Amino acid sequence: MTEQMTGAQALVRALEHVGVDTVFGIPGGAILPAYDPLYDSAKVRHVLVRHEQGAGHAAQGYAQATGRVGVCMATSGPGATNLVTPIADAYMDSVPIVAITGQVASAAIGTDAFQEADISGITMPITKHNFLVINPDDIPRTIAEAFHIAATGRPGPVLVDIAKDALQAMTTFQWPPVMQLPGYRPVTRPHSKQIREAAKLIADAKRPVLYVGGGVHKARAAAELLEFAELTGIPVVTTLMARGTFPDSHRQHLGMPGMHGSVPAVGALQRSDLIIGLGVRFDDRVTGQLSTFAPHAKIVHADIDPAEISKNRHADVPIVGDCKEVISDLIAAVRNEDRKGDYSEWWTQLDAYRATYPRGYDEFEDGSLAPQYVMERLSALVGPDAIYTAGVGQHQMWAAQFIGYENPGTFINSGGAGTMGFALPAAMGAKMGSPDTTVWAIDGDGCFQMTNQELATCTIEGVPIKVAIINNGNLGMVRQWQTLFYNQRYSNTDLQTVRRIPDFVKLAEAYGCVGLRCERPEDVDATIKKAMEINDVPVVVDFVVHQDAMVWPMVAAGTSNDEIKFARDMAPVWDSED
Ligand SMILES: Cc1ncc(C[n+]2csc(CCOP(=O)(O)OP(=O)(O)O)c2C)c(N)n1
Ligand SMILES: [Mg+2]
Repeated sequence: MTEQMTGAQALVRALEHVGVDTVFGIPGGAILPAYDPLYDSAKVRHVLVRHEQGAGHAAQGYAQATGRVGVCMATSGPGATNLVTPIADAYMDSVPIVAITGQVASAAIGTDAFQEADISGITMPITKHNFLVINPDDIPRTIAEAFHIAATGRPGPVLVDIAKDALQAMTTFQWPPVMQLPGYRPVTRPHSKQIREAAKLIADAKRPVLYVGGGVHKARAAAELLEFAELTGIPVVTTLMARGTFPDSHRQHLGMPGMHGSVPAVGALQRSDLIIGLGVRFDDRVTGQLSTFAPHAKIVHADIDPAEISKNRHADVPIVGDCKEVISDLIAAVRNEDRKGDYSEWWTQLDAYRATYPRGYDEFEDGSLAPQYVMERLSALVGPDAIYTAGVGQHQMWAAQFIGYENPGTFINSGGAGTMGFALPAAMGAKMGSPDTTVWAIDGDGCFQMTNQELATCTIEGVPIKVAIINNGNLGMVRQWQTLFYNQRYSNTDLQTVRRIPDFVKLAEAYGCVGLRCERPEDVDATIKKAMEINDVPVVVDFVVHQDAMVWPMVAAGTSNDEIKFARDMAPVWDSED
């Protein structure tokens, strides 16, 4: 199929051919030629956001809710640089998005032209790949390649920067284009020798742990994981990026590992003699001080990205492959082993941890609201079929700890980058990708003020998300560190030196949303139920909570996981044999 058209028309046609139905963006000079044919597209819906950062996070939320590539679009210079944060975020969390930016005309590149920024240079270290297109003939092939690269192997962000004159010039549109990606062949099939080796270690182990990361859901391997876990009887921990990939209600689930992980999960990893890492990075927020992490454990590490293997912790059995294939092969190999591991003593020890160190929190005597209680009630009343997004800070950790996740992909948050402002636009993107699912953004009062303008987009575009602001009046997580490590010197963390600026209920109403406020524990259920009944416009609930609530357990940054505290100055007593 060949047809004469402009580069801009070829761009829109290519987006239609790769199956794009939603693009989040804002127009401007350099990208303007592309917006003209976009206006006519019956297949691609463009969602006009209020800030490009919102477009990028919305594309991430859309991608994570659908499993497809999310798309955002911006003009050159400041439009493009406003996408840098979501691109970096998507890179850290391996989220497949394609960012399309307009660039100044090719003859002007390098002249400091109006709204020129070298966005492909700027994003080089934070994209899986990026392209600068100056020839209109290259547009369809580049789009095909960008979507292929974003979605395959270890997913990630791809930037396509297109010079304005390439958008304006005539070209011959051809589809399908022939992709030219020499050297890009992600390995998905694991090596059978490594799989057999892993199965042997599993049979020999006395204290194994399945350390499950975001890569398992990205490989759509939650069902295989469940089968593998039940076949072997090995305890499971799920990282921040993997919450929901293994059901929280399952008796083999010990919770989240890491800085704010559960005592059983952290303790299990420290005492383990075999860690089977699936789609994980041995991130510092999980390992704590690396040299003291899980000192007795052999490591089986499976990941689709060979660069992750032995990056932080040496892998005794490295497995490069897609987690769905890896786990399926592990299931077969474990079945083939005539020996079976005996983990009964291990479970006795772990059950004791669970009984001694259950999840908990302090309530306040003055009758004010504990944020953890809000999470518990959201979990009970909204349930596990909803999608939850979170900002970054204390509320994010409480959302990870106190909401029960049963389904993969139902907790969408900014793990690697820790980007404040992620929750609301990500919720918008998730809701647009999955319109029949209830979507709650659990946001901090600080985070919310970074991207709340997308409430206008939600109202106008008919995207009825629900927002729970956990309003402690503070940059709470930073304040927590000031409490613990800076002698309670609260430098620049109080957001309400003048109370109720802004008034979140009034702000919600100004954006055409319903605004609700809840300040007492006895009102929480009724408020959540009211929010659940409103489905035609976005709802924002201002949950005013006590400013002194803290996130526990905690491993202080840079210290050993052995130093975990389950409350202030309260360390677990590990068994005498440790
Ligand atoms: C863009 C950005 N700036 C700064 C930080 C550092 N930071 C991490 S958590 C946090 C406080 C967040 O406050 P809030 O949204 O109110 O959440 P809370 O911790 O109070 O629940 C800050 C400033 C960050 N993670 N991201
Ligand atoms: Mg706060």
